[in-house]
Amino acid sequence: MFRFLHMADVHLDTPFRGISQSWPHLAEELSQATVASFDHLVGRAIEERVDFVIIAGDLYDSREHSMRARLQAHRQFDRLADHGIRVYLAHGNHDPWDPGGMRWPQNVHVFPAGRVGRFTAFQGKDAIAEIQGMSYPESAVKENWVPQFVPESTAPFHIAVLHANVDGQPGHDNYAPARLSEMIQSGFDYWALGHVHTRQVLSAHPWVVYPGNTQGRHILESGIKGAYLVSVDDRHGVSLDFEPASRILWQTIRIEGRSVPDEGALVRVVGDALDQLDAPLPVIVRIEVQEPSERLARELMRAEDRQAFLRQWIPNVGQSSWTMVADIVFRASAVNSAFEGTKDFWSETLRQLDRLMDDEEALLDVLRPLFARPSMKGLRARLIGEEGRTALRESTHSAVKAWIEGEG
Ligand SMILES: [Mn+2]
Repeated sequence: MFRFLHMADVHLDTPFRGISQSWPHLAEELSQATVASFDHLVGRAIEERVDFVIIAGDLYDSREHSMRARLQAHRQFDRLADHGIRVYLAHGNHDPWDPGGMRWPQNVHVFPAGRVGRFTAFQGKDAIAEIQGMSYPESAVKENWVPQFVPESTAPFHIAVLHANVDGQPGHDNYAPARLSEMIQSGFDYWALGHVHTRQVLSAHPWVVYPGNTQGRHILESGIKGAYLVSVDDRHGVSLDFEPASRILWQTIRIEGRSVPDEGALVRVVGDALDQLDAPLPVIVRIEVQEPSERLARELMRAEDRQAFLRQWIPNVGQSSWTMVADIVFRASAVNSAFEGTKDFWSETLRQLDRLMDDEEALLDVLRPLFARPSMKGLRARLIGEEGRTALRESTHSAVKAWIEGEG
């Protein structure tokens, strides 16, 4: 029997730019979060004496990763080397393979860029698994790589490591687009995936698994994140144990507008909801009010007022757990009801727009051609940070609503 740790999307040294700008006293703790979750998982791999560790892409948050990210990765790989644990590393769209990149210790095996690399894992003299994988040569990989994976050796167990979007999962770029049906037919026992940040087991015969990322990076990545500890018994039976690794949680609290006619009521309802959270970790909360009353929307219309309102819950971040209410957003379902009948198209459009506005970097990227105009410089600066994007989200929703109503 053997065991391995399957992780992906560590995104070391994610800057958390938007939220750090609105809440500068959180910046240091946030900037440690991805590093600390990786450190925790490596510690667990050592405690559990796994045979090897798989990292299925996006170890780094960006191609121009920081010195701190590189040194941290090296330090963690050294720790694993000290315990004789090998690492099989694929590069993903956030950290494509870099010929001038860091030289890793000898226990680290990096999959080549744009073609399948094959390694054999041993226990003593016995081969226990063949591990195949590919790294991204550049950020945007448009072709399906699955057909290039063919189990070859006589090893008793075959693993494929791939950073890919399977069956067009929403919310993530459609890179290395793969089909689950093809993966199931491929002859591999375990597909160790990365890219989609939501943990999910797509198939158990054979295993096709996204472990999700190891630390949520924004409000849409809520819940506890981590990695899978995979045990393979002598008859090739596989069992998965989820190993939590989040150092900070993100959570949205949804409140019915009817129950909070004014800001006094909102303070009470939010206070009650926060009392019930009771998480063992720091939590960053978004308050989402569905159908806000006109009065409440007016009271909290200006970004300065919203910011002042949120400051009443500023936590003492030095402690091991704290709760911080970072933003408040209003959702008007009047928009959605106007779209009944064309629901699929409009609800999906709005969902995609919301998602874009929750991801600062993606948003700036989409709007880049606009920012080339000198007159747009000021706008760009305003879109950096939660406040600017909240304002943009609300304007977009009302613009779309006005447009739909105008169309009848
Ligand atoms: Mn990723």
